Amino acid sequence: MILHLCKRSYVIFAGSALCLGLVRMAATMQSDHSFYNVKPAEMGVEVEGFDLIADPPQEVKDAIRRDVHKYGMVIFRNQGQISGKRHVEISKWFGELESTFYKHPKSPHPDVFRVSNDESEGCTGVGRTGWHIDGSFQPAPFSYSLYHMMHVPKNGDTVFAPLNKLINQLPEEKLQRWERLWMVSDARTDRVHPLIYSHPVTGLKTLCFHLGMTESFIWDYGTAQARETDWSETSALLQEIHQEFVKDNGAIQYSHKWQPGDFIISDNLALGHEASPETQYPRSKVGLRVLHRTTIKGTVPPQKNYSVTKNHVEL
Ligand SMILES: O=C(O)CCC(=O)C(=O)O
Ligand SMILES: [Fe+2]
Repeated sequence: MILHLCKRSYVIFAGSALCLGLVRMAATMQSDHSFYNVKPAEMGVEVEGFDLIADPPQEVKDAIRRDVHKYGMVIFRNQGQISGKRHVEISKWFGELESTFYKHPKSPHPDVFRVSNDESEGCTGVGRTGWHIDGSFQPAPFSYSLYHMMHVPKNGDTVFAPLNKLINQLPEEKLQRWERLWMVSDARTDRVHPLIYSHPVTGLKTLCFHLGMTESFIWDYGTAQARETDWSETSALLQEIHQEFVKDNGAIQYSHKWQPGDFIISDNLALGHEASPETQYPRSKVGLRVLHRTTIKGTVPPQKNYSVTKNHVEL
């Protein structure tokens, strides 16, 4: 009887191992190239056994860029500690750097934003004012963000959410209202961007937003009915957007638990993000956290490549 049970469970185990094997094979085969294997992560894909220090040929760089757009983010594991100079060189594969941040004295390079939980080591409080994309105050928000964790604390995740999915989940009435909203950034008040627009590469609808850096919204911008919101309406709208990120217990979120050597290249226009509260925990409690980040200049100002009429939106 025992033997029989064991045999049965072996068969089941062997069967599921085979299935798992197939799933894994299918997962590594979905890539359109064979420069490296991609393994589906909770969000985006993970790449192991690829060395970012060695300079790959242009076709590999192009494949990485395609994967970043296809999956939202590519997580390169086990990269050790990449120098500021190399981080900048890798960043240049994706375009021109745009560095609008405060230059911390410990930053290894003028184009590397150094973020920390210890103000003597890097800038603190970064990414804690609400869900956002980077660079919404620019004429075109940053196209890519490249993150490298230099010192991994016990806690201190970065949390991401796919913006096209969030838009697709909106109830029709809310979608129609958001289509009429333009955001006015608080950093440069003349900067007005459509809240929902077409991603310049994938064409998918995405959001231009920063819940902690918005001066106001303008309804129906560019039409005779245009109207700017006062602060109470602005905060109600910011709260409404925030709600979409946290509803259903934050089901849309992916909380990235940093491992030493992680290097993430993200499609900044496709993903919203926020630093978790734990990123600010003191060094004495969770250890030193040091994150290096570069950002790539956006090339296309947000625009809707589809028509919006009062009761009808077409792609
Ligand atoms: O510290 C983090 O996890 C992310 C901070 C952030 O928002 C950023 O670097 O753009
Ligand atoms: Fe950010």
